[in-house]
Amino acid sequence: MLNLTVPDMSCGHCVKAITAAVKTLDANAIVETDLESRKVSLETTAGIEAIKHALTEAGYPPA
Ligand SMILES: [Cu+2]
Repeated sequence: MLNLTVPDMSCGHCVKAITAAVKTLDANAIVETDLESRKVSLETTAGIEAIKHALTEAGYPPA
């Protein structure tokens, strides 16, 4: 389980974009998001650095 904070995640569109970015790395990833706290929890086989890079590329750099 990876826990990230993504400050720019502010609506459902962001959640979709973040989920899509993770799934390009690991199609079977489980992505849970909490908009209020800007937290993203991931169950994935992808590495943390790869995830951070993908989210940053998607425009949602983790804090
Ligand atoms: Cu949004």
